[in-house]
Amino acid sequence: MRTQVAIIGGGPSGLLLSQLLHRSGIDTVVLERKTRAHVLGRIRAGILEVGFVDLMQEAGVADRMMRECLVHQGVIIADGDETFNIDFQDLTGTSVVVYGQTELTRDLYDAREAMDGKIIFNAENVEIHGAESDAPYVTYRVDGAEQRLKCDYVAGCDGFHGVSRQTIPGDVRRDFERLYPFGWLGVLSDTPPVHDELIYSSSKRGFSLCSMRSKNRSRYYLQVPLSDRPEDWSDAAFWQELKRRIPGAVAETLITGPSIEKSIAPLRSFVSEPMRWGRLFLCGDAAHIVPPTGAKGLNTAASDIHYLFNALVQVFEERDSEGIDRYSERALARVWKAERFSWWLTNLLHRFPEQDGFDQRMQRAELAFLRENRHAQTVMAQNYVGLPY
Ligand code: RFL
Ligand code: PHB
Repeated sequence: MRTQVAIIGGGPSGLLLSQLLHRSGIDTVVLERKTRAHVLGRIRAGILEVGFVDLMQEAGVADRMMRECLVHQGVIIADGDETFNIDFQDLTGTSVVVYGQTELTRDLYDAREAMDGKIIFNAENVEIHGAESDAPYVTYRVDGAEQRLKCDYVAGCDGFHGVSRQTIPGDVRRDFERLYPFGWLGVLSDTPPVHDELIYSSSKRGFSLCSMRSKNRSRYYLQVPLSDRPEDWSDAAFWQELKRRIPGAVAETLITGPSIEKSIAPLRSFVSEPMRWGRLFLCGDAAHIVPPTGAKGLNTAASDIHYLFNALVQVFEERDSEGIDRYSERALARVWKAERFSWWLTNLLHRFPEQDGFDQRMQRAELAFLRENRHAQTVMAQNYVGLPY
Protein backbone atom coordinates (compact mmCIF):
# COMPACT_ATOMS: atom_id res chain seq x y z
CA MET A 1 0.00 0.00 0.00
CA ARG A 2 1.12 3.58 -0.62
CA THR A 3 -0.01 6.94 0.77
CA GLN A 4 1.33 10.48 0.90
CA VAL A 5 1.32 10.83 4.70
CA ALA A 6 1.39 7.82 7.03
CA ILE A 7 -0.08 8.88 10.36
CA ILE A 8 0.82 6.79 13.42
CA GLY A 9 -1.88 7.08 16.10
CA GLY A 10 -5.63 7.62 15.85
CA GLY A 11 -6.04 9.96 18.81
CA PRO A 12 -7.17 13.57 18.36
CA SER A 13 -3.83 14.70 16.81
CA GLY A 14 -3.69 11.98 14.16
CA LEU A 15 -7.37 12.22 13.25
CA LEU A 16 -7.36 16.02 12.99
CA LEU A 17 -4.27 15.99 10.77
CA SER A 18 -5.79 13.28 8.58
CA GLN A 19 -9.05 15.20 8.24
CA LEU A 20 -7.34 18.51 7.37
CA LEU A 21 -5.04 16.89 4.79
CA HIS A 22 -7.87 14.93 3.19
CA ARG A 23 -9.82 18.14 2.63
CA SER A 24 -6.74 19.57 0.88
CA GLY A 25 -6.53 16.57 -1.43
CA ILE A 26 -3.59 14.93 0.36
CA ASP A 27 -3.93 11.18 0.96
CA THR A 28 -3.31 9.70 4.41
CA VAL A 29 -3.53 6.35 6.19
CA VAL A 30 -3.97 6.32 9.99
CA LEU A 31 -2.51 3.35 11.92
CA GLU A 32 -4.07 2.94 15.38
CA ARG A 33 -2.90 0.31 17.86
CA LYS A 34 -6.24 0.01 19.66
CA THR A 35 -9.92 -0.09 18.66
CA ARG A 36 -12.15 2.93 18.13
CA ALA A 37 -14.11 2.02 21.28
CA HIS A 38 -10.91 1.90 23.31
CA VAL A 39 -9.79 5.34 22.12
CA LEU A 40 -13.25 6.77 22.86
CA GLY A 41 -13.24 5.21 26.33
CA ARG A 42 -10.44 7.46 27.58
CA ILE A 43 -11.68 10.43 29.59
CA ARG A 44 -9.24 13.27 29.14
CA ALA A 45 -9.29 16.93 28.16
CA GLY A 46 -12.23 19.24 28.56
CA ILE A 47 -11.10 22.78 27.82
CA LEU A 48 -10.40 24.00 24.30
CA GLU A 49 -8.78 27.23 23.18
CA VAL A 50 -10.48 29.28 20.47
CA GLY A 51 -7.53 28.42 18.17
CA PHE A 52 -8.51 24.77 18.46
CA VAL A 53 -12.15 25.53 17.69
CA ASP A 54 -11.02 27.46 14.59
CA LEU A 55 -8.95 24.47 13.48
CA MET A 56 -11.94 22.14 13.91
CA GLN A 57 -13.94 24.57 11.78
CA GLU A 58 -11.21 24.56 9.12
CA ALA A 59 -11.43 20.75 9.20
CA GLY A 60 -15.22 20.92 8.71
CA VAL A 61 -15.97 19.05 11.96
CA ALA A 62 -17.15 21.79 14.30
CA ASP A 63 -20.94 21.72 13.81
CA ARG A 64 -21.86 19.59 16.83
CA MET A 65 -19.17 21.29 18.90
CA MET A 66 -20.62 24.73 18.12
CA ARG A 67 -24.09 23.52 19.15
CA GLU A 68 -23.16 21.67 22.31
CA CYS A 69 -20.06 23.33 23.77
CA LEU A 70 -20.22 25.61 26.80
CA VAL A 71 -18.46 28.97 26.43
CA HIS A 72 -16.44 29.93 29.51
CA GLN A 73 -15.63 33.58 30.13
CA GLY A 74 -13.22 32.94 32.98
CA VAL A 75 -12.10 30.72 35.85
CA ILE A 76 -12.32 31.00 39.61
CA ILE A 77 -9.25 30.60 41.80
CA ALA A 78 -9.80 29.65 45.43
CA ASP A 79 -7.24 30.07 48.19
CA GLY A 80 -8.83 28.34 51.17
CA ASP A 81 -12.21 30.01 51.58
CA GLU A 82 -11.27 33.10 49.58
CA THR A 83 -12.05 33.20 45.88
CA PHE A 84 -11.37 35.51 42.96
CA ASN A 85 -12.23 35.47 39.30
CA ILE A 86 -9.92 35.63 36.28
CA ASP A 87 -12.21 37.22 33.71
CA PHE A 88 -10.88 36.15 30.29
CA GLN A 89 -13.42 38.18 28.36
CA ASP A 90 -12.59 41.40 30.21
CA LEU A 91 -8.80 40.81 30.24
CA THR A 92 -8.26 39.42 26.74
CA GLY A 93 -11.54 39.86 24.83
CA THR A 94 -11.79 36.12 24.26
CA SER A 95 -12.86 32.94 26.06
CA VAL A 96 -12.43 29.15 26.06
CA VAL A 97 -14.94 26.37 25.45
CA VAL A 98 -15.82 23.21 27.33
CA TYR A 99 -16.19 20.24 24.96
CA GLY A 100 -14.85 16.85 25.97
CA GLN A 101 -11.97 15.17 24.15
CA THR A 102 -14.18 12.07 23.86
CA GLU A 103 -16.84 13.99 21.92
CA LEU A 104 -14.30 15.76 19.76
CA THR A 105 -12.60 12.46 18.90
CA ARG A 106 -15.98 10.89 18.10
CA ASP A 107 -16.74 13.80 15.71
CA LEU A 108 -13.37 13.29 14.02
CA TYR A 109 -13.92 9.52 13.62
CA ASP A 110 -17.41 10.13 12.20
CA ALA A 111 -16.05 12.68 9.72
CA ARG A 112 -13.18 10.42 8.65
CA GLU A 113 -15.57 7.53 8.09
CA ALA A 114 -18.03 9.72 6.15
CA MET A 115 -15.16 10.67 3.78
CA ASP A 116 -13.92 7.07 3.48
CA GLY A 117 -10.72 7.96 5.28
CA LYS A 118 -8.38 5.01 5.80
CA ILE A 119 -7.98 4.13 9.47
CA ILE A 120 -6.44 0.77 10.34
CA PHE A 121 -7.30 -0.33 13.88
CA ASN A 122 -5.47 -2.99 15.90
CA ALA A 123 -2.23 -2.19 14.03
CA GLU A 124 0.48 -3.99 16.02
CA ASN A 125 4.29 -3.76 15.92
CA VAL A 126 4.29 -0.48 14.02
CA GLU A 127 7.84 0.38 12.88
CA ILE A 128 9.06 3.40 10.92
CA HIS A 129 11.83 2.76 8.37
CA GLY A 130 14.03 5.05 6.28
CA ALA A 131 12.86 8.30 7.90
CA GLU A 132 16.14 9.89 6.80
CA SER A 133 15.80 8.66 3.20
CA ASP A 134 13.55 9.89 0.37
CA ALA A 135 11.47 6.72 0.53
CA PRO A 136 10.25 6.09 4.10
CA TYR A 137 7.85 3.24 4.87
CA VAL A 138 6.03 1.84 7.86
CA THR A 139 5.59 -1.84 8.68
CA TYR A 140 2.88 -3.23 10.99
CA ARG A 141 0.85 -6.37 11.67
CA VAL A 142 -2.92 -6.73 11.43
CA ASP A 143 -4.66 -10.06 12.11
CA GLY A 144 -1.28 -11.75 12.16
CA ALA A 145 -0.29 -10.55 8.67
CA GLU A 146 2.76 -8.34 8.09
CA GLN A 147 1.94 -5.15 6.11
CA ARG A 148 4.04 -2.42 4.50
CA LEU A 149 2.91 1.16 3.91
CA LYS A 150 5.09 3.30 1.63
CA CYS A 151 4.78 7.07 2.02
CA ASP A 152 6.35 10.48 1.46
CA TYR A 153 6.16 11.59 5.10
CA VAL A 154 5.38 10.07 8.50
CA ALA A 155 3.43 11.96 11.21
CA GLY A 156 4.12 10.53 14.68
CA CYS A 157 0.85 11.22 16.54
CA ASP A 158 1.06 8.16 18.79
CA GLY A 159 1.09 9.77 22.21
CA PHE A 160 3.65 9.58 25.00
CA HIS A 161 4.07 5.77 24.88
CA GLY A 162 4.22 5.48 21.09
CA VAL A 163 7.03 4.31 18.80
CA SER A 164 7.60 7.48 16.78
CA ARG A 165 9.71 9.37 19.30
CA GLN A 166 11.73 6.21 20.03
CA THR A 167 12.57 5.96 16.32
CA ILE A 168 14.70 9.13 16.56
CA PRO A 169 18.24 8.03 17.50
CA GLY A 170 19.46 8.80 21.00
CA ASP A 171 22.33 10.95 19.75
CA VAL A 172 19.90 13.22 17.86
CA ARG A 173 17.15 13.46 20.47
CA ARG A 174 17.20 15.42 23.73
CA ASP A 175 14.50 14.86 26.34
CA PHE A 176 13.70 17.37 29.08
CA GLU A 177 11.57 16.19 31.99
CA ARG A 178 10.15 17.20 35.37
CA LEU A 179 8.15 14.69 37.41
CA TYR A 180 5.84 15.96 40.13
CA PRO A 181 5.43 14.04 43.40
CA PHE A 182 1.65 13.62 43.03
CA GLY A 183 -1.10 12.67 40.60
CA TRP A 184 -4.68 13.74 39.87
CA LEU A 185 -7.53 11.48 40.86
CA GLY A 186 -10.40 12.27 38.45
CA VAL A 187 -14.08 11.45 38.88
CA LEU A 188 -16.77 11.83 36.23
CA SER A 189 -20.38 11.94 37.44
CA ASP A 190 -23.81 12.62 35.99
CA THR A 191 -24.49 15.50 38.36
CA PRO A 192 -24.89 19.22 37.64
CA PRO A 193 -21.57 21.13 37.98
CA VAL A 194 -21.12 22.88 41.32
CA HIS A 195 -20.53 26.21 39.56
CA ASP A 196 -20.92 27.76 36.07
CA GLU A 197 -17.16 28.31 35.82
CA LEU A 198 -14.20 26.05 36.65
CA ILE A 199 -12.83 26.37 40.19
CA TYR A 200 -9.09 25.77 40.74
CA SER A 201 -8.65 25.42 44.55
CA SER A 202 -5.47 25.66 46.54
CA SER A 203 -6.04 24.31 50.05
CA LYS A 204 -3.96 23.12 52.98
CA ARG A 205 -5.11 19.56 52.15
CA GLY A 206 -3.93 19.81 48.54
CA PHE A 207 -5.18 21.00 45.17
CA SER A 208 -8.62 20.27 43.69
CA LEU A 209 -10.43 21.23 40.49
CA CYS A 210 -14.15 21.47 39.79
CA SER A 211 -14.77 21.10 36.06
CA MET A 212 -17.54 19.82 33.81
CA ARG A 213 -18.45 18.28 30.48
CA SER A 214 -22.03 19.59 30.20
CA LYS A 215 -24.83 21.07 32.32
CA ASN A 216 -25.50 17.59 33.72
CA ARG A 217 -22.06 16.02 33.75
CA SER A 218 -19.28 17.07 36.13
CA ARG A 219 -15.58 16.33 36.22
CA TYR A 220 -13.73 16.76 39.53
CA TYR A 221 -10.08 16.20 40.42
CA LEU A 222 -8.09 15.81 43.64
CA GLN A 223 -4.33 15.98 44.05
CA VAL A 224 -3.30 12.59 45.52
CA PRO A 225 0.01 10.88 46.39
CA LEU A 226 1.52 8.82 43.55
CA SER A 227 1.13 5.69 45.67
CA ASP A 228 -2.71 5.97 45.70
CA ARG A 229 -4.80 3.77 43.40
CA PRO A 230 -8.34 4.58 42.18
CA GLU A 231 -9.72 1.54 44.04
CA ASP A 232 -8.42 3.05 47.32
CA TRP A 233 -10.99 5.82 46.89
CA SER A 234 -14.67 5.03 47.44
CA ASP A 235 -17.08 7.58 45.97
CA ALA A 236 -18.00 8.69 49.50
CA ALA A 237 -14.34 9.29 50.40
CA PHE A 238 -13.81 11.27 47.18
CA TRP A 239 -16.79 13.60 47.77
CA GLN A 240 -15.88 14.08 51.41
CA GLU A 241 -12.31 15.06 50.57
CA LEU A 242 -13.41 17.36 47.72
CA LYS A 243 -15.77 19.22 50.09
CA ARG A 244 -12.89 19.81 52.49
CA ARG A 245 -10.68 21.30 49.76
CA ILE A 246 -13.13 23.74 48.14
CA PRO A 247 -14.50 26.93 49.77
CA GLY A 248 -17.17 26.15 52.39
CA ALA A 249 -19.88 28.12 50.59
CA VAL A 250 -19.24 26.12 47.40
CA ALA A 251 -19.12 22.79 49.27
CA GLU A 252 -22.61 23.44 50.63
CA THR A 253 -24.06 23.47 47.12
CA LEU A 254 -22.14 20.45 45.76
CA ILE A 255 -24.42 17.75 44.39
CA THR A 256 -22.79 14.33 44.58
CA GLY A 257 -23.65 11.07 42.85
CA PRO A 258 -22.13 7.76 41.72
CA SER A 259 -18.89 8.05 39.76
CA ILE A 260 -19.08 6.81 36.17
CA GLU A 261 -15.30 6.90 35.73
CA LYS A 262 -12.45 7.14 38.20
CA SER A 263 -8.76 7.23 37.30
CA ILE A 264 -5.41 8.60 38.44
CA ALA A 265 -3.01 10.41 36.11
CA PRO A 266 0.58 11.17 37.21
CA LEU A 267 1.76 14.73 36.53
CA ARG A 268 4.78 15.39 34.37
CA SER A 269 6.36 18.08 32.21
CA PHE A 270 8.22 16.64 29.21
CA VAL A 271 9.60 17.91 25.91
CA SER A 272 11.55 15.98 23.30
CA GLU A 273 13.68 17.94 20.83
CA PRO A 274 13.79 18.10 17.85
CA MET A 275 10.24 17.42 16.66
CA ARG A 276 11.44 16.46 13.18
CA TRP A 277 13.90 13.82 12.03
CA GLY A 278 14.19 13.57 8.26
CA ARG A 279 10.69 12.78 6.98
CA LEU A 280 9.30 11.96 10.43
CA PHE A 281 7.42 14.67 12.35
CA LEU A 282 6.28 14.35 15.98
CA CYS A 283 2.96 15.91 17.05
CA GLY A 284 1.09 16.23 20.34
CA ASP A 285 1.79 13.95 23.31
CA ALA A 286 4.36 12.01 21.22
CA ALA A 287 6.67 15.02 21.63
CA HIS A 288 5.53 16.76 24.81
CA ILE A 289 3.49 16.38 27.98
CA VAL A 290 2.25 19.07 30.36
CA PRO A 291 0.69 18.65 33.79
CA PRO A 292 -3.08 19.14 33.28
CA THR A 293 -3.28 22.21 35.54
CA GLY A 294 -3.32 24.71 32.65
CA ALA A 295 -5.48 22.54 30.31
CA LYS A 296 -2.79 22.84 27.66
CA GLY A 297 -2.11 19.23 26.49
CA LEU A 298 -4.64 18.83 23.71
CA ASN A 299 -4.45 22.52 22.86
CA THR A 300 -0.70 22.28 22.29
CA ALA A 301 -1.24 19.19 20.13
CA ALA A 302 -3.61 21.33 18.04
CA SER A 303 -0.98 24.00 17.40
CA ASP A 304 1.50 21.31 16.25
CA ILE A 305 -1.15 20.02 13.84
CA HIS A 306 -1.74 23.55 12.54
CA TYR A 307 1.99 24.02 11.78
CA LEU A 308 2.45 20.56 10.28
CA PHE A 309 -0.72 20.70 8.18
CA ASN A 310 0.31 24.02 6.63
CA ALA A 311 3.88 22.79 6.10
CA LEU A 312 2.69 19.65 4.29
CA VAL A 313 0.30 21.60 2.06
CA GLN A 314 3.19 23.96 1.23
CA VAL A 315 5.51 21.13 0.26
CA PHE A 316 2.93 19.09 -1.70
CA GLU A 317 1.23 22.00 -3.48
CA GLU A 318 4.07 24.49 -3.93
CA ARG A 319 7.10 22.18 -3.70
CA ASP A 320 8.37 24.58 -1.00
CA SER A 321 10.04 22.92 1.99
CA GLU A 322 10.27 26.07 4.17
CA GLY A 323 7.37 24.92 6.39
CA ILE A 324 8.67 21.42 7.02
CA ASP A 325 12.20 22.72 7.52
CA ARG A 326 10.99 25.12 10.20
CA TYR A 327 8.29 22.87 11.72
CA SER A 328 10.30 21.80 14.76
CA GLU A 329 11.47 25.32 15.58
CA ARG A 330 7.96 26.84 15.20
CA ALA A 331 6.18 24.11 17.15
CA LEU A 332 8.74 24.07 19.98
CA ALA A 333 8.61 27.85 20.43
CA ARG A 334 4.92 27.60 21.33
CA VAL A 335 5.28 24.28 23.20
CA TRP A 336 7.82 25.70 25.64
CA LYS A 337 5.52 28.62 26.51
CA ALA A 338 2.69 26.17 27.26
CA GLU A 339 5.15 24.12 29.34
CA ARG A 340 6.12 27.22 31.32
CA PHE A 341 2.50 28.16 32.00
CA SER A 342 1.48 24.65 33.08
CA TRP A 343 4.55 24.30 35.32
CA TRP A 344 3.89 27.72 36.90
CA LEU A 345 0.21 27.02 37.63
CA THR A 346 1.04 23.55 38.99
CA ASN A 347 3.66 25.00 41.34
CA LEU A 348 1.33 27.79 42.42
CA LEU A 349 -1.65 25.63 43.40
CA HIS A 350 -0.39 22.23 44.65
CA ARG A 351 1.01 21.12 47.99
CA PHE A 352 4.48 19.60 47.64
CA PRO A 353 5.64 16.99 50.20
CA GLU A 354 9.01 18.67 50.79
CA GLN A 355 7.55 22.19 50.98
CA ASP A 356 8.59 24.21 54.05
CA GLY A 357 7.05 27.33 55.61
CA PHE A 358 9.03 29.62 53.32
CA ASP A 359 7.79 27.86 50.17
CA GLN A 360 4.21 28.04 51.41
CA ARG A 361 4.45 31.76 52.08
CA MET A 362 5.89 32.30 48.60
CA GLN A 363 2.88 30.50 47.11
CA ARG A 364 0.43 32.54 49.18
CA ALA A 365 2.20 35.81 48.29
CA GLU A 366 2.05 34.92 44.61
CA LEU A 367 -1.64 34.05 44.88
CA ALA A 368 -2.32 37.34 46.69
CA PHE A 369 -0.45 39.25 43.97
CA LEU A 370 -2.51 37.51 41.29
CA ARG A 371 -5.71 38.38 43.15
CA GLU A 372 -4.79 42.06 43.46
CA ASN A 373 -2.93 42.79 40.25
CA ARG A 374 -4.68 43.23 36.92
CA HIS A 375 -1.43 42.86 34.95
CA ALA A 376 -0.72 39.50 36.59
CA GLN A 377 -4.29 38.42 35.82
CA THR A 378 -3.87 39.49 32.19
CA VAL A 379 -0.72 37.37 31.86
CA MET A 380 -2.57 34.37 33.27
CA ALA A 381 -5.64 34.96 31.08
CA GLN A 382 -3.55 35.35 27.89
CA ASN A 383 -1.85 32.04 28.53
CA TYR A 384 -5.04 30.23 29.53
CA VAL A 385 -7.06 31.28 26.47
CA GLY A 386 -4.06 30.35 24.31
CA LEU A 387 -1.10 32.19 22.82
CA PRO A 388 -1.31 32.96 19.08
CA TYR A 389 -0.21 30.24 16.61
P1 RFL B 1 -3.20 10.48 22.45
O1 RFL B 1 -4.55 10.97 22.80
O2 RFL B 1 -2.42 9.76 23.48
O3 RFL B 1 -3.37 9.54 21.16
C1 RFL B 1 -2.30 8.73 20.68
C2 RFL B 1 -2.91 7.56 19.94
O4 RFL B 1 -1.84 6.75 19.42
C3 RFL B 1 -2.11 5.39 19.66
N1 RFL B 1 -0.82 4.67 19.70
C4 RFL B 1 -0.36 3.92 18.67
N2 RFL B 1 -0.88 3.64 17.49
C5 RFL B 1 -0.15 2.83 16.65
N3 RFL B 1 1.06 2.30 17.01
C6 RFL B 1 1.61 2.57 18.20
N4 RFL B 1 2.78 2.07 18.55
C7 RFL B 1 0.89 3.41 19.09
N5 RFL B 1 1.14 3.89 20.35
C8 RFL B 1 0.09 4.64 20.68
C9 RFL B 1 -2.85 5.37 20.99
O5 RFL B 1 -3.65 4.19 21.16
C10 RFL B 1 -3.70 6.64 20.88
O6 RFL B 1 -4.98 6.38 20.33
O7 RFL B 1 -2.27 11.66 21.90
P2 RFL B 1 -2.66 12.97 21.04
O8 RFL B 1 -3.55 12.59 19.88
O9 RFL B 1 -1.39 13.70 20.79
O10 RFL B 1 -3.61 13.84 22.00
C11 RFL B 1 -3.09 14.41 23.18
C12 RFL B 1 -4.19 14.55 24.24
O11 RFL B 1 -4.82 13.28 24.40
C13 RFL B 1 -3.65 15.07 25.59
O12 RFL B 1 -2.69 16.08 25.38
C14 RFL B 1 -4.77 15.65 26.49
O13 RFL B 1 -5.69 14.66 26.84
C15 RFL B 1 -4.16 16.26 27.76
N6 RFL B 1 -5.18 16.76 28.70
C16 RFL B 1 -5.78 17.99 28.50
N7 RFL B 1 -5.46 18.74 27.43
C17 RFL B 1 -6.09 19.93 27.19
O14 RFL B 1 -5.76 20.62 26.20
N8 RFL B 1 -7.12 20.42 28.02
C18 RFL B 1 -7.50 19.70 29.13
O15 RFL B 1 -8.45 20.13 29.80
C19 RFL B 1 -6.81 18.46 29.42
N9 RFL B 1 -7.15 17.73 30.50
C20 RFL B 1 -5.54 15.99 29.81
C21 RFL B 1 -6.53 16.52 30.71
C22 RFL B 1 -4.97 14.73 30.05
C23 RFL B 1 -5.35 14.01 31.17
N10 RFL B 1 -4.75 12.72 31.33
C24 RFL B 1 -5.44 11.57 31.71
C25 RFL B 1 -3.39 12.50 30.88
C26 RFL B 1 -6.90 15.81 31.83
C27 RFL B 1 -6.30 14.56 32.10
C28 RFL B 1 -6.71 13.86 33.36
C1 PHB C 1 -11.10 18.75 32.61
O1 PHB C 1 -12.27 19.19 32.58
O2 PHB C 1 -10.83 17.55 32.45
C2 PHB C 1 -9.99 19.70 32.90
C3 PHB C 1 -10.24 21.06 32.93
C4 PHB C 1 -9.20 21.94 33.21
C5 PHB C 1 -7.94 21.45 33.46
C6 PHB C 1 -7.68 20.09 33.40
C7 PHB C 1 -8.71 19.20 33.11
O3 PHB C 1 -6.95 22.33 33.77
